[in-house]
Amino acid sequence: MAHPQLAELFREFATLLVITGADVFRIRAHERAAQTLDSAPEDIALLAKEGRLRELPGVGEGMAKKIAEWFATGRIAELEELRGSVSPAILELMNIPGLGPKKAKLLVDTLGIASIADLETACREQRVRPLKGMGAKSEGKILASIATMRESRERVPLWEARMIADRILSHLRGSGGAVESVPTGSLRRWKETVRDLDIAAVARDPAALMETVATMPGVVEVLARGETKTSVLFGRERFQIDVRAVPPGSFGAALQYFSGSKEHNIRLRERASKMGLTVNEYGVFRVNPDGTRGEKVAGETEESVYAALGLRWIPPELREDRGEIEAYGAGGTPPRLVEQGDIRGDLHCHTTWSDGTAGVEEMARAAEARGYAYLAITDHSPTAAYAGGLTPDRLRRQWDEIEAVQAKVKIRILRGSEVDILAGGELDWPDAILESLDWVVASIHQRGKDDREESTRRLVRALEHPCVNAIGHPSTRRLGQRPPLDIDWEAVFEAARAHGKALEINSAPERLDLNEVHAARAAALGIPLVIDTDAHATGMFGNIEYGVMVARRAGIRPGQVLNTAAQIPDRRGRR
Ligand code: DGT
Ligand code: CA
Ligand code: CA
Ligand code: ZN
Repeated sequence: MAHPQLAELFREFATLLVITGADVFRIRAHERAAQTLDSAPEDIALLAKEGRLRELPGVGEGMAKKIAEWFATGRIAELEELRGSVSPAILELMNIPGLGPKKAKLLVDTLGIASIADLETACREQRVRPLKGMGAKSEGKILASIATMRESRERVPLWEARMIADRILSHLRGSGGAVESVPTGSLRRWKETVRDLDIAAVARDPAALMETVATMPGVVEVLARGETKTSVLFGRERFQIDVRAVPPGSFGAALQYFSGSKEHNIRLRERASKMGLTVNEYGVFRVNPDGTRGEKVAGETEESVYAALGLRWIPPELREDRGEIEAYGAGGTPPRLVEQGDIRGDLHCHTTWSDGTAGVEEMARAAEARGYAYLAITDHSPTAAYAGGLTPDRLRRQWDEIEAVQAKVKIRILRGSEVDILAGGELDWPDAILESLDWVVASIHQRGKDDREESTRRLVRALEHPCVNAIGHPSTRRLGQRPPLDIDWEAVFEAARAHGKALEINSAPERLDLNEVHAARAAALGIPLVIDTDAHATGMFGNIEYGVMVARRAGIRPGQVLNTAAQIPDRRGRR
Protein backbone atom coordinates (compact mmCIF):
# COMPACT_ATOMS: atom_id res chain seq x y z
CA MET A 1 0.00 0.00 0.00
CA ALA A 2 1.59 3.24 -1.08
CA HIS A 3 1.93 5.98 1.48
CA PRO A 4 1.82 9.29 -0.42
CA GLN A 5 1.90 11.41 2.72
CA LEU A 6 5.19 9.91 3.89
CA ALA A 7 6.52 9.98 0.34
CA GLU A 8 5.83 13.70 0.27
CA LEU A 9 7.86 14.19 3.46
CA PHE A 10 10.84 12.38 1.98
CA ARG A 11 10.57 14.41 -1.18
CA GLU A 12 10.60 17.57 0.91
CA PHE A 13 13.61 16.13 2.75
CA ALA A 14 15.46 15.69 -0.54
CA THR A 15 14.65 19.25 -1.62
CA LEU A 16 15.88 20.68 1.65
CA LEU A 17 19.07 18.68 1.28
CA VAL A 18 19.60 20.18 -2.17
CA ILE A 19 19.24 23.69 -0.75
CA THR A 20 21.62 23.03 2.09
CA GLY A 21 24.16 21.59 -0.35
CA ALA A 22 24.16 18.02 0.96
CA ASP A 23 25.97 15.38 -1.06
CA VAL A 24 24.22 13.73 -4.00
CA PHE A 25 24.09 10.27 -2.50
CA ARG A 26 22.17 11.48 0.50
CA ILE A 27 19.79 13.41 -1.74
CA ARG A 28 19.26 10.39 -3.95
CA ALA A 29 18.68 8.08 -1.01
CA HIS A 30 15.80 10.29 0.11
CA GLU A 31 14.35 10.54 -3.39
CA ARG A 32 14.49 6.78 -3.69
CA ALA A 33 12.76 6.30 -0.37
CA ALA A 34 10.05 8.69 -1.55
CA GLN A 35 9.54 6.69 -4.73
CA THR A 36 9.28 3.45 -2.81
CA LEU A 37 6.78 4.94 -0.38
CA ASP A 38 4.76 6.17 -3.31
CA SER A 39 4.39 2.78 -4.93
CA ALA A 40 5.16 -0.02 -2.47
CA PRO A 41 2.51 -2.74 -2.64
CA GLU A 42 3.22 -3.72 0.99
CA ASP A 43 1.47 -2.20 3.99
CA ILE A 44 4.13 0.22 5.21
CA ALA A 45 2.61 0.77 8.63
CA LEU A 46 2.65 -2.98 9.19
CA LEU A 47 6.27 -3.31 8.08
CA ALA A 48 7.17 -0.49 10.49
CA LYS A 49 5.38 -2.26 13.32
CA GLU A 50 7.18 -5.50 12.61
CA GLY A 51 10.56 -3.81 12.17
CA ARG A 52 10.75 -5.00 8.55
CA LEU A 53 11.02 -1.66 6.73
CA ARG A 54 14.41 -2.56 5.32
CA GLU A 55 12.75 -5.15 3.13
CA LEU A 56 11.51 -2.26 1.02
CA PRO A 57 13.67 -1.48 -2.01
CA GLY A 58 15.76 1.66 -1.51
CA VAL A 59 15.17 1.74 2.24
CA GLY A 60 18.39 1.35 4.23
CA GLU A 61 18.96 1.63 7.92
CA GLY A 62 18.82 5.42 8.05
CA MET A 63 15.60 5.68 6.07
CA ALA A 64 13.98 2.84 8.03
CA LYS A 65 14.73 4.69 11.27
CA LYS A 66 13.10 7.87 10.00
CA ILE A 67 10.00 6.04 8.78
CA ALA A 68 9.72 4.20 12.09
CA GLU A 69 10.14 7.49 13.95
CA TRP A 70 7.31 9.01 11.96
CA PHE A 71 4.98 6.13 12.74
CA ALA A 72 5.96 6.25 16.40
CA THR A 73 5.88 10.02 16.98
CA GLY A 74 4.18 11.58 13.95
CA ARG A 75 7.33 13.57 13.17
CA ILE A 76 10.87 13.25 11.89
CA ALA A 77 13.18 15.29 14.11
CA GLU A 78 15.93 15.59 11.51
CA LEU A 79 13.47 16.89 8.92
CA GLU A 80 12.13 19.49 11.32
CA GLU A 81 15.63 20.63 12.12
CA LEU A 82 16.39 20.90 8.42
CA ARG A 83 13.20 22.89 7.83
CA GLY A 84 14.27 25.31 10.52
CA SER A 85 17.64 25.86 8.86
CA VAL A 86 16.23 26.89 5.47
CA SER A 87 14.72 30.32 4.92
CA PRO A 88 10.99 30.03 4.15
CA ALA A 89 11.49 32.61 1.40
CA ILE A 90 13.70 30.15 -0.51
CA LEU A 91 11.00 27.49 -0.32
CA GLU A 92 8.37 29.92 -1.49
CA LEU A 93 10.46 31.04 -4.47
CA MET A 94 11.05 27.43 -5.48
CA ASN A 95 7.35 27.13 -6.27
CA ILE A 96 8.08 29.24 -9.33
CA PRO A 97 8.51 26.89 -12.30
CA GLY A 98 12.12 26.86 -13.49
CA LEU A 99 13.53 28.50 -10.38
CA GLY A 100 15.82 26.00 -8.70
CA PRO A 101 17.22 25.98 -5.17
CA LYS A 102 20.49 27.66 -6.12
CA LYS A 103 18.91 30.68 -7.79
CA ALA A 104 16.28 30.98 -5.07
CA LYS A 105 19.02 31.05 -2.47
CA LEU A 106 21.00 33.64 -4.42
CA LEU A 107 17.96 35.94 -4.68
CA VAL A 108 17.16 35.64 -1.00
CA ASP A 109 20.76 36.01 0.18
CA THR A 110 21.77 38.91 -2.03
CA LEU A 111 18.56 40.91 -2.58
CA GLY A 112 16.75 39.99 0.61
CA ILE A 113 13.74 38.80 -1.38
CA ALA A 114 11.13 37.55 1.10
CA SER A 115 8.27 36.40 -1.09
CA ILE A 116 7.11 35.77 -4.66
CA ALA A 117 5.46 39.21 -4.68
CA ASP A 118 8.80 40.70 -3.64
CA LEU A 119 10.57 38.97 -6.49
CA GLU A 120 7.98 40.23 -8.93
CA THR A 121 8.69 43.81 -7.85
CA ALA A 122 12.43 43.23 -8.00
CA CYS A 123 12.14 41.97 -11.59
CA ARG A 124 9.99 44.94 -12.61
CA GLU A 125 12.51 47.32 -11.04
CA GLN A 126 15.32 45.50 -12.90
CA ARG A 127 17.16 44.70 -9.71
CA VAL A 128 17.67 41.04 -10.63
CA ARG A 129 19.70 41.48 -13.81
CA PRO A 130 23.00 42.51 -12.18
CA LEU A 131 23.17 39.23 -10.21
CA LYS A 132 25.58 36.51 -11.23
CA GLY A 133 24.09 34.25 -13.90
CA MET A 134 21.06 36.51 -14.40
CA GLY A 135 20.21 39.06 -17.07
CA ALA A 136 17.39 41.11 -18.55
CA LYS A 137 16.05 37.91 -20.13
CA SER A 138 15.96 36.15 -16.77
CA GLU A 139 13.76 38.88 -15.37
CA GLY A 140 11.28 38.39 -18.20
CA LYS A 141 11.32 34.63 -17.74
CA ILE A 142 10.74 34.86 -14.01
CA LEU A 143 7.78 37.18 -14.52
CA ALA A 144 6.31 34.83 -17.13
CA SER A 145 6.80 31.83 -14.83
CA ILE A 146 5.07 33.59 -11.95
CA ALA A 147 2.13 34.23 -14.27
CA THR A 148 2.00 30.53 -15.34
CA MET A 149 2.17 29.47 -11.73
CA ARG A 150 -0.77 31.65 -10.76
CA GLU A 151 -2.82 30.18 -13.58
CA SER A 152 -1.93 26.57 -12.90
CA ARG A 153 -2.58 26.93 -9.17
CA GLU A 154 -6.24 27.38 -9.96
CA ARG A 155 -6.35 23.90 -11.46
CA VAL A 156 -5.04 20.79 -9.76
CA PRO A 157 -3.32 18.03 -11.77
CA LEU A 158 -5.66 15.07 -12.35
CA TRP A 159 -3.56 12.65 -10.30
CA GLU A 160 -3.71 14.92 -7.27
CA ALA A 161 -7.45 15.42 -7.62
CA ARG A 162 -7.89 11.65 -7.89
CA MET A 163 -5.90 11.12 -4.70
CA ILE A 164 -8.09 13.61 -2.86
CA ALA A 165 -11.22 12.07 -4.39
CA ASP A 166 -10.21 8.59 -3.23
CA ARG A 167 -9.78 9.80 0.33
CA ILE A 168 -13.07 11.64 0.34
CA LEU A 169 -15.03 8.83 -1.26
CA SER A 170 -13.72 6.25 1.16
CA HIS A 171 -14.68 8.58 4.00
CA LEU A 172 -18.20 9.08 2.61
CA ARG A 173 -18.67 5.36 1.99
CA GLY A 174 -17.19 4.44 5.35
CA SER A 175 -19.35 6.89 7.24
CA GLY A 176 -22.45 5.05 6.04
CA GLY A 177 -23.94 8.34 4.86
CA ALA A 178 -23.80 7.51 1.18
CA VAL A 179 -25.31 4.45 -0.48
CA GLU A 180 -23.56 5.44 -3.64
CA SER A 181 -21.00 8.17 -4.38
CA VAL A 182 -19.22 8.78 -7.62
CA PRO A 183 -16.88 11.57 -8.70
CA THR A 184 -18.19 13.36 -11.77
CA GLY A 185 -17.09 16.53 -13.58
CA SER A 186 -13.72 16.90 -15.26
CA LEU A 187 -12.20 14.22 -13.04
CA ARG A 188 -14.52 11.55 -14.42
CA ARG A 189 -13.69 12.77 -17.92
CA TRP A 190 -9.95 12.33 -17.19
CA LYS A 191 -9.19 15.93 -18.03
CA GLU A 192 -5.52 16.56 -17.25
CA THR A 193 -6.28 19.24 -14.67
CA VAL A 194 -9.30 19.69 -12.46
CA ARG A 195 -10.66 22.94 -11.05
CA ASP A 196 -13.04 21.44 -8.51
CA LEU A 197 -14.39 18.04 -7.62
CA ASP A 198 -18.08 17.26 -8.17
CA ILE A 199 -19.44 14.25 -6.34
CA ALA A 200 -22.89 12.79 -6.98
CA ALA A 201 -24.25 10.67 -4.14
CA VAL A 202 -27.34 8.73 -3.24
CA ALA A 203 -28.05 8.89 0.48
CA ARG A 204 -30.54 7.21 2.75
CA ASP A 205 -30.50 10.36 4.84
CA PRO A 206 -29.33 13.38 2.80
CA ALA A 207 -29.12 15.64 5.87
CA ALA A 208 -26.73 13.22 7.56
CA LEU A 209 -24.63 13.04 4.40
CA MET A 210 -24.39 16.85 4.28
CA GLU A 211 -23.25 16.82 7.91
CA THR A 212 -20.62 14.18 7.12
CA VAL A 213 -19.28 16.28 4.24
CA ALA A 214 -19.12 19.51 6.23
CA THR A 215 -17.24 17.86 9.09
CA MET A 216 -14.86 15.63 7.12
CA PRO A 217 -11.26 15.67 8.32
CA GLY A 218 -9.31 17.97 6.03
CA VAL A 219 -12.12 20.47 5.42
CA VAL A 220 -10.76 23.97 5.99
CA GLU A 221 -13.86 25.96 5.10
CA VAL A 222 -17.54 25.27 4.42
CA LEU A 223 -18.59 27.48 1.51
CA ALA A 224 -22.24 26.53 1.28
CA ARG A 225 -24.43 24.05 3.00
CA GLY A 226 -27.94 23.12 1.89
CA GLU A 227 -30.27 20.17 2.16
CA THR A 228 -28.88 18.40 -0.87
CA LYS A 229 -25.69 20.26 -1.78
CA THR A 230 -22.63 21.10 0.28
CA SER A 231 -19.49 22.84 -0.96
CA VAL A 232 -16.29 22.81 1.06
CA LEU A 233 -12.66 23.74 0.66
CA PHE A 234 -10.31 20.87 1.39
CA GLY A 235 -6.70 20.70 2.56
CA ARG A 236 -3.84 23.14 2.43
CA GLU A 237 -4.50 23.66 -1.26
CA ARG A 238 -8.09 24.73 -0.49
CA PHE A 239 -9.39 22.43 -3.21
CA GLN A 240 -13.14 22.90 -3.71
CA ILE A 241 -15.47 19.92 -3.39
CA ASP A 242 -19.17 19.96 -4.22
CA VAL A 243 -21.24 17.04 -3.00
CA ARG A 244 -24.81 16.63 -4.19
CA ALA A 245 -27.30 14.16 -2.79
CA VAL A 246 -29.78 12.93 -5.38
CA PRO A 247 -32.74 10.53 -5.18
CA PRO A 248 -32.01 7.00 -6.47
CA GLY A 249 -34.35 7.43 -9.43
CA SER A 250 -32.27 10.40 -10.61
CA PHE A 251 -28.81 9.04 -9.97
CA GLY A 252 -28.04 8.31 -13.64
CA ALA A 253 -29.31 11.71 -14.70
CA ALA A 254 -27.20 13.43 -12.04
CA LEU A 255 -24.13 11.44 -13.05
CA GLN A 256 -24.67 12.42 -16.65
CA TYR A 257 -25.39 16.07 -15.92
CA PHE A 258 -22.53 16.72 -13.52
CA SER A 259 -20.01 14.75 -15.56
CA GLY A 260 -20.34 17.29 -18.32
CA SER A 261 -18.70 18.67 -20.16
CA LYS A 262 -21.00 21.63 -20.26
CA GLU A 263 -20.56 21.74 -24.04
CA HIS A 264 -21.46 18.04 -24.39
CA ASN A 265 -24.55 18.60 -22.26
CA ILE A 266 -25.63 21.53 -24.39
CA ARG A 267 -25.50 19.28 -27.49
CA LEU A 268 -27.59 16.66 -25.70
CA ARG A 269 -30.18 19.24 -24.74
CA GLU A 270 -30.39 20.44 -28.35
CA ARG A 271 -31.01 16.88 -29.42
CA ALA A 272 -33.59 16.37 -26.68
CA SER A 273 -35.46 19.50 -27.64
CA LYS A 274 -35.82 18.28 -31.25
CA MET A 275 -37.32 15.07 -29.86
CA GLY A 276 -39.86 16.88 -27.67
CA LEU A 277 -37.86 16.03 -24.55
CA THR A 278 -35.98 17.94 -21.88
CA VAL A 279 -32.94 16.79 -19.86
CA ASN A 280 -31.76 17.96 -16.48
CA GLU A 281 -30.01 16.54 -13.43
CA TYR A 282 -33.22 14.75 -12.36
CA GLY A 283 -33.98 12.89 -15.55
CA VAL A 284 -35.27 13.02 -19.11
CA PHE A 285 -38.85 14.31 -19.33
CA ARG A 286 -41.45 14.73 -22.03
CA VAL A 287 -42.45 18.29 -22.84
CA ASN A 288 -46.23 18.85 -22.86
CA PRO A 289 -47.85 20.73 -25.76
CA ASP A 290 -48.25 23.75 -23.43
CA GLY A 291 -44.52 23.71 -22.76
CA THR A 292 -44.74 22.37 -19.20
CA ARG A 293 -42.71 19.40 -18.07
CA GLY A 294 -44.45 16.07 -18.56
CA GLU A 295 -43.78 12.47 -17.70
CA LYS A 296 -40.29 11.28 -16.72
CA VAL A 297 -38.92 8.79 -19.22
CA ALA A 298 -35.40 8.07 -17.90
CA GLY A 299 -32.94 8.91 -15.14
CA GLU A 300 -32.10 5.95 -12.95
CA THR A 301 -29.04 4.97 -14.94
CA GLU A 302 -26.80 6.94 -17.24
CA GLU A 303 -27.48 4.42 -20.02
CA SER A 304 -31.20 5.15 -19.73
CA VAL A 305 -30.57 8.88 -20.23
CA TYR A 306 -28.62 8.31 -23.43
CA ALA A 307 -31.07 5.65 -24.61
CA ALA A 308 -34.02 8.02 -24.16
CA LEU A 309 -32.22 10.33 -26.58
CA GLY A 310 -31.71 7.48 -29.03
CA LEU A 311 -28.02 7.19 -28.21
CA ARG A 312 -25.52 4.62 -27.04
CA TRP A 313 -23.81 5.33 -23.72
CA ILE A 314 -20.77 7.52 -24.41
CA PRO A 315 -17.61 7.02 -22.32
CA PRO A 316 -17.07 10.08 -20.07
CA GLU A 317 -13.54 10.73 -21.37
CA LEU A 318 -15.01 11.49 -24.80
CA ARG A 319 -17.65 13.96 -23.67
CA GLU A 320 -15.95 17.17 -24.84
CA ASP A 321 -18.13 18.14 -27.79
CA ARG A 322 -15.61 17.00 -30.35
CA GLY A 323 -18.16 15.15 -32.47
CA GLU A 324 -18.59 12.25 -30.02
CA ILE A 325 -22.39 12.26 -30.12
CA GLU A 326 -22.41 11.51 -33.84
CA ALA A 327 -19.32 9.26 -33.82
CA TYR A 328 -19.96 7.20 -30.68
CA GLY A 329 -23.56 7.76 -29.61
CA ALA A 330 -25.58 7.60 -32.80
CA GLY A 331 -25.57 5.62 -36.03
CA GLY A 332 -23.44 2.63 -36.99
CA THR A 333 -20.53 0.96 -35.25
CA PRO A 334 -18.45 3.55 -33.39
CA PRO A 335 -14.68 3.68 -33.86
CA ARG A 336 -12.91 1.23 -31.58
CA LEU A 337 -10.57 3.28 -29.38
CA VAL A 338 -7.49 1.90 -27.68
CA GLU A 339 -8.14 0.24 -24.31
CA GLN A 340 -5.91 -0.75 -21.45
CA GLY A 341 -6.33 -4.41 -22.39
CA ASP A 342 -4.80 -3.72 -25.82
CA ILE A 343 -1.41 -2.82 -24.35
CA ARG A 344 0.97 -5.74 -24.83
CA GLY A 345 4.18 -4.33 -23.44
CA ASP A 346 5.88 -1.33 -21.90
CA LEU A 347 8.78 0.25 -23.75
CA HIS A 348 10.06 2.69 -21.14
CA CYS A 349 10.95 1.80 -17.55
CA HIS A 350 13.79 2.13 -15.05
CA THR A 351 15.45 -0.23 -12.61
CA THR A 352 17.91 0.04 -9.72
CA TRP A 353 20.62 0.22 -12.41
CA SER A 354 19.67 3.91 -12.62
CA ASP A 355 16.96 5.65 -10.59
CA GLY A 356 14.35 2.91 -10.28
CA THR A 357 13.52 1.11 -7.05
CA ALA A 358 13.24 -2.45 -8.37
CA GLY A 359 15.68 -4.76 -10.14
CA VAL A 360 15.43 -6.12 -13.69
CA GLU A 361 13.86 -9.39 -12.55
CA GLU A 362 11.30 -7.72 -10.32
CA MET A 363 10.27 -5.32 -13.07
CA ALA A 364 10.10 -8.14 -15.63
CA ARG A 365 7.96 -10.28 -13.36
CA ALA A 366 5.64 -7.38 -12.56
CA ALA A 367 5.19 -6.69 -16.29
CA GLU A 368 4.64 -10.38 -16.92
CA ALA A 369 2.01 -10.46 -14.17
CA ARG A 370 0.16 -7.76 -16.11
CA GLY A 371 0.05 -10.13 -19.06
CA TYR A 372 2.60 -8.21 -21.10
CA ALA A 373 4.55 -9.95 -23.83
CA TYR A 374 7.57 -7.65 -23.73
CA LEU A 375 9.31 -5.04 -21.62
CA ALA A 376 12.10 -2.67 -22.59
CA ILE A 377 14.46 -1.82 -19.76
CA THR A 378 15.45 1.77 -20.48
CA ASP A 379 17.72 3.09 -17.78
CA HIS A 380 19.36 6.48 -18.05
CA SER A 381 22.50 7.31 -20.05
CA PRO A 382 25.77 8.70 -18.58
CA THR A 383 24.96 12.43 -18.64
CA ALA A 384 21.94 11.84 -16.40
CA ALA A 385 24.32 11.31 -13.49
CA TYR A 386 21.80 12.80 -11.07
CA ALA A 387 19.52 9.91 -11.99
CA GLY A 388 22.21 7.25 -11.80
CA GLY A 389 22.92 7.20 -15.53
CA LEU A 390 24.87 4.12 -16.61
CA THR A 391 28.44 3.99 -17.84
CA PRO A 392 29.24 1.81 -20.87
CA ASP A 393 30.70 -0.76 -18.52
CA ARG A 394 27.65 -0.86 -16.27
CA LEU A 395 25.37 -1.02 -19.33
CA ARG A 396 27.18 -4.19 -20.46
CA ARG A 397 26.86 -5.67 -17.00
CA GLN A 398 23.15 -4.87 -17.16
CA TRP A 399 22.95 -6.84 -20.41
CA ASP A 400 24.44 -9.84 -18.60
CA GLU A 401 21.77 -9.53 -15.97
CA ILE A 402 19.05 -9.18 -18.59
CA GLU A 403 20.30 -12.38 -20.21
CA ALA A 404 20.26 -14.21 -16.88
CA VAL A 405 16.76 -13.00 -16.03
CA GLN A 406 15.53 -13.77 -19.55
CA ALA A 407 16.39 -17.42 -18.94
CA LYS A 408 13.94 -17.44 -16.04
CA VAL A 409 10.92 -15.54 -17.37
CA LYS A 410 8.57 -15.85 -20.33
CA ILE A 411 8.17 -12.13 -21.02
CA ARG A 412 10.63 -10.92 -23.63
CA ILE A 413 13.04 -8.38 -22.09
CA LEU A 414 14.50 -5.81 -24.45
CA ARG A 415 17.85 -4.22 -23.89
CA GLY A 416 16.88 -0.60 -24.00
CA SER A 417 18.07 2.81 -22.98
CA GLU A 418 16.57 6.17 -22.31
CA VAL A 419 19.32 8.17 -23.92
CA ASP A 420 19.63 11.86 -23.12
CA ILE A 421 19.31 14.26 -26.00
CA LEU A 422 22.24 16.60 -25.35
CA ALA A 423 22.37 20.35 -25.88
CA GLY A 424 22.86 20.27 -29.64
CA GLY A 425 20.67 17.23 -30.29
CA GLU A 426 23.52 14.71 -30.10
CA LEU A 427 22.80 11.49 -28.23
CA ASP A 428 24.48 10.57 -24.98
CA TRP A 429 25.75 7.15 -26.16
CA PRO A 430 28.24 6.42 -28.94
CA ASP A 431 26.69 4.83 -32.05
CA ALA A 432 28.36 1.49 -31.34
CA ILE A 433 26.36 1.17 -28.15
CA LEU A 434 23.15 2.48 -29.66
CA GLU A 435 23.45 -0.14 -32.39
CA SER A 436 23.63 -2.93 -29.82
CA LEU A 437 20.38 -1.90 -28.16
CA ASP A 438 16.97 -3.39 -28.94
CA TRP A 439 15.02 -0.26 -28.10
CA VAL A 440 16.11 3.37 -27.78
CA VAL A 441 13.99 6.10 -26.24
CA ALA A 442 15.57 9.53 -26.65
CA SER A 443 14.54 12.21 -24.16
CA ILE A 444 15.40 15.75 -23.17
CA HIS A 445 16.16 16.06 -19.48
CA GLN A 446 18.43 19.12 -19.32
CA ARG A 447 16.39 21.96 -20.64
CA GLY A 448 19.09 24.38 -21.74
CA LYS A 449 18.10 27.87 -22.92
CA ASP A 450 14.52 26.85 -23.62
CA ASP A 451 14.28 28.69 -26.86
CA ARG A 452 11.96 27.39 -29.53
CA GLU A 453 14.53 26.95 -32.26
CA GLU A 454 17.00 25.16 -30.02
CA SER A 455 14.43 22.79 -28.50
CA THR A 456 12.98 21.95 -31.91
CA ARG A 457 16.41 21.29 -33.36
CA ARG A 458 17.30 18.97 -30.49
CA LEU A 459 14.20 16.85 -31.05
CA VAL A 460 14.51 16.83 -34.83
CA ARG A 461 18.16 15.79 -34.70
CA ALA A 462 17.35 12.97 -32.31
CA LEU A 463 14.59 11.80 -34.64
CA GLU A 464 17.07 11.78 -37.51
CA HIS A 465 19.40 9.38 -35.72
CA PRO A 466 18.91 5.91 -37.23
CA CYS A 467 19.10 4.14 -33.86
CA VAL A 468 16.36 6.12 -32.12
CA ASN A 469 12.99 4.36 -31.88
CA ALA A 470 10.93 6.88 -29.97
CA ILE A 471 11.07 10.27 -28.29
CA GLY A 472 10.23 10.11 -24.58
CA HIS A 473 8.03 12.73 -22.88
CA PRO A 474 8.54 15.12 -25.81
CA SER A 475 7.53 18.41 -24.18
CA THR A 476 9.22 17.67 -20.80
CA ARG A 477 6.39 19.41 -18.95
CA ARG A 478 5.39 18.54 -15.41
CA LEU A 479 1.81 19.45 -14.66
CA GLY A 480 1.55 22.41 -12.33
CA GLN A 481 5.33 22.58 -11.96
CA ARG A 482 7.14 23.04 -15.22
CA PRO A 483 5.67 24.40 -18.43
CA PRO A 484 6.23 22.49 -21.68
CA LEU A 485 9.19 23.40 -23.87
CA ASP A 486 8.37 25.89 -26.56
CA ILE A 487 8.48 23.64 -29.62
CA ASP A 488 7.66 23.92 -33.32
CA TRP A 489 5.47 20.84 -33.16
CA GLU A 490 4.81 20.66 -36.88
CA ALA A 491 8.55 20.43 -37.53
CA VAL A 492 8.90 17.67 -34.94
CA PHE A 493 5.94 15.76 -36.39
CA GLU A 494 7.37 16.12 -39.88
CA ALA A 495 10.70 14.63 -38.74
CA ALA A 496 8.98 11.76 -36.92
CA ARG A 497 6.86 11.02 -39.97
CA ALA A 498 9.73 11.24 -42.41
CA HIS A 499 11.92 8.89 -40.37
CA GLY A 500 9.15 6.53 -39.27
CA LYS A 501 9.83 7.19 -35.60
CA ALA A 502 7.40 6.89 -32.73
CA LEU A 503 6.41 9.57 -30.23
CA GLU A 504 5.60 8.65 -26.67
CA ILE A 505 2.52 9.28 -24.63
CA ASN A 506 4.21 9.18 -21.25
CA SER A 507 1.67 7.93 -18.70
CA ALA A 508 3.46 9.28 -15.62
CA PRO A 509 0.55 11.20 -14.08
CA GLU A 510 2.63 14.34 -13.57
CA ARG A 511 3.68 14.29 -17.22
CA LEU A 512 0.89 13.10 -19.59
CA ASP A 513 3.23 14.01 -22.41
CA LEU A 514 2.36 14.05 -25.38
CA ASN A 515 -0.85 15.71 -24.29
CA GLU A 516 -4.14 14.81 -25.99
CA VAL A 517 -3.96 17.64 -28.52
CA HIS A 518 -0.50 16.77 -29.79
CA ALA A 519 -1.22 13.04 -29.64
CA ALA A 520 -4.30 13.52 -31.83
CA ARG A 521 -2.34 15.59 -34.33
CA ALA A 522 0.53 13.08 -34.46
CA ALA A 523 -1.86 10.17 -34.98
CA ALA A 524 -3.68 12.05 -37.73
CA LEU A 525 -0.35 12.47 -39.52
CA GLY A 526 0.24 8.73 -39.35
CA ILE A 527 3.00 8.92 -36.75
CA PRO A 528 3.14 5.77 -34.61
CA LEU A 529 2.62 6.34 -30.88
CA VAL A 530 3.86 4.36 -27.89
CA ILE A 531 2.03 4.49 -24.58
CA ASP A 532 4.62 3.94 -21.84
CA THR A 533 4.63 4.32 -18.09
CA ASP A 534 8.27 5.31 -17.51
CA ALA A 535 7.84 3.16 -14.38
CA HIS A 536 10.47 3.64 -11.69
CA ALA A 537 8.88 0.96 -9.48
CA THR A 538 6.76 -2.14 -10.06
CA GLY A 539 3.62 -0.39 -8.79
CA MET A 540 3.98 2.28 -11.45
CA PHE A 541 3.09 0.02 -14.39
CA GLY A 542 -0.49 0.67 -13.31
CA ASN A 543 -0.13 4.28 -14.45
CA ILE A 544 -0.74 3.01 -17.98
CA GLU A 545 -4.41 3.87 -17.40
CA TYR A 546 -3.50 7.55 -17.55
CA GLY A 547 -1.70 7.25 -20.88
CA VAL A 548 -4.49 5.16 -22.35
CA MET A 549 -6.99 7.82 -21.31
CA VAL A 550 -4.90 10.55 -22.97
CA ALA A 551 -4.96 8.43 -26.13
CA ARG A 552 -8.70 7.80 -25.91
CA ARG A 553 -9.41 11.49 -25.42
CA ALA A 554 -7.30 12.01 -28.55
CA GLY A 555 -9.50 9.49 -30.44
CA ILE A 556 -6.64 7.05 -30.98
CA ARG A 557 -7.28 3.48 -32.16
CA PRO A 558 -5.24 0.41 -31.18
CA GLY A 559 -3.56 0.17 -34.59
CA GLN A 560 -2.03 3.62 -34.10
CA VAL A 561 -0.17 2.49 -30.98
CA LEU A 562 2.99 0.39 -31.46
CA ASN A 563 2.84 -1.43 -28.16
CA THR A 564 -0.59 -2.88 -28.80
CA ALA A 565 1.08 -5.28 -31.22
CA ALA A 566 1.69 -8.83 -29.99
CA GLN A 567 5.00 -8.75 -31.85
CA ILE A 568 7.76 -6.63 -30.46
CA PRO A 569 8.01 -3.51 -32.58
CA ASP A 570 11.17 -3.77 -34.67
CA ARG A 571 14.20 -1.58 -34.24
CA ARG A 572 12.97 1.08 -36.60
CA GLY A 573 9.83 1.51 -34.57
CA ARG A 574 7.64 0.10 -37.31
CA ARG A 575 5.15 -2.70 -36.90
P1 DGT B 1 -13.57 21.90 -14.00
O1 DGT B 1 -14.21 21.82 -12.66
O2 DGT B 1 -13.35 23.28 -14.49
O3 DGT B 1 -12.33 21.09 -14.05
O4 DGT B 1 -14.57 21.23 -15.07
P2 DGT B 1 -16.00 20.58 -14.84
O5 DGT B 1 -16.41 20.02 -16.14
O6 DGT B 1 -15.97 19.67 -13.68
O7 DGT B 1 -16.94 21.84 -14.58
P3 DGT B 1 -17.81 22.30 -13.32
O8 DGT B 1 -17.26 21.84 -12.03
O9 DGT B 1 -18.01 23.77 -13.49
O10 DGT B 1 -19.23 21.63 -13.58
C1 DGT B 1 -19.43 20.26 -13.43
C2 DGT B 1 -20.38 19.79 -14.45
O11 DGT B 1 -21.70 20.32 -14.20
C3 DGT B 1 -20.06 20.24 -15.84
O12 DGT B 1 -19.10 19.41 -16.46
C4 DGT B 1 -21.41 20.14 -16.48
C5 DGT B 1 -22.36 20.56 -15.41
N1 DGT B 1 -22.67 21.98 -15.55
C6 DGT B 1 -22.20 22.99 -14.84
N2 DGT B 1 -22.74 24.14 -15.24
C7 DGT B 1 -23.54 23.85 -16.25
C8 DGT B 1 -24.39 24.61 -17.11
O13 DGT B 1 -24.50 25.82 -17.02
N3 DGT B 1 -25.07 23.93 -18.06
C9 DGT B 1 -24.99 22.57 -18.17
N4 DGT B 1 -25.65 21.93 -19.11
N5 DGT B 1 -24.20 21.85 -17.41
C10 DGT B 1 -23.50 22.47 -16.45
CA1 CA C 1 -15.46 20.29 -11.53
CA1 CA D 1 -18.18 22.19 -9.59
ZN1 ZN E 1 12.41 7.55 -18.19
